[in-house]
Amino acid sequence: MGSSFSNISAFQSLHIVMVGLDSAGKTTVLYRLKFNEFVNTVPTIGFNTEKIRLSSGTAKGISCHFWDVGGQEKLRPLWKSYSRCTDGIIYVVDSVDVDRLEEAKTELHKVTKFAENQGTPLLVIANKQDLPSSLAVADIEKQLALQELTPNTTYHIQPACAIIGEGLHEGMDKLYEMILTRRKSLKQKKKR
Ligand SMILES: Nc1nc2c(ncn2[C@@H]2O[C@H](COP(=O)(O)OP(=O)(O)O)[C@@H](O)[C@H]2O)c(=O)[nH]1
Ligand SMILES: [Mg+2]
Repeated sequence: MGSSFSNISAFQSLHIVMVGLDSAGKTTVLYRLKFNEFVNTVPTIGFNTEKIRLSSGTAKGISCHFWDVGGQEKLRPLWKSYSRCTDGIIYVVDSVDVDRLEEAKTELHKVTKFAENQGTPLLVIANKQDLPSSLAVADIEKQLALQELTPNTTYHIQPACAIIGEGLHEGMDKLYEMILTRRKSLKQKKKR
């Protein structure tokens, strides 16, 4: 009956936190989704926040309150409080920055292990796929050891180029689907 996406009303806002190492492209993703155009960024000191109504795909019309938290080492302790009780986590990775993939992996695994984040759906954005030296998504999935996050964390890894916006709406659709699935299973658990 109705679409499977009908149980989040258009008036309800999803809380989404976006983390990842500095310079991965988080702020570029945020403003690409907000304005549908490229916005030149400066390194984020603290955080940026925007309310965005998604404009395409299955999640079209859904409002999201995004928190884009700075990724420099000194700011990473903030990730814990921003990701608490969020509907979804977006982890942005620079597909070219091979030297820091191990560091990206460590920080990602830290975030998903916080007790409050158990079961929170995760969208990994493999960003900067426009650059010729970018690693393939399968390699990034392996190097970030995403499969080790399951069964506690459901995830999707999405190749993207935040500068032109490619892959972002596809990724948001997947995140939205995972959030709905999780809400349904939490509801069923409550009934039992
Ligand atoms: N080539 C390329 N550069 C990108 C892409 N996304 C972001 N950038 C650049 O990467 C740099 C860091 O981006 P920013 O959004 O500030 O990263 P943040 O620190 O994670 O917020 C900026 O110079 C962006 O223009 C992308 O998809 N492709
Ligand atoms: Mg930033």
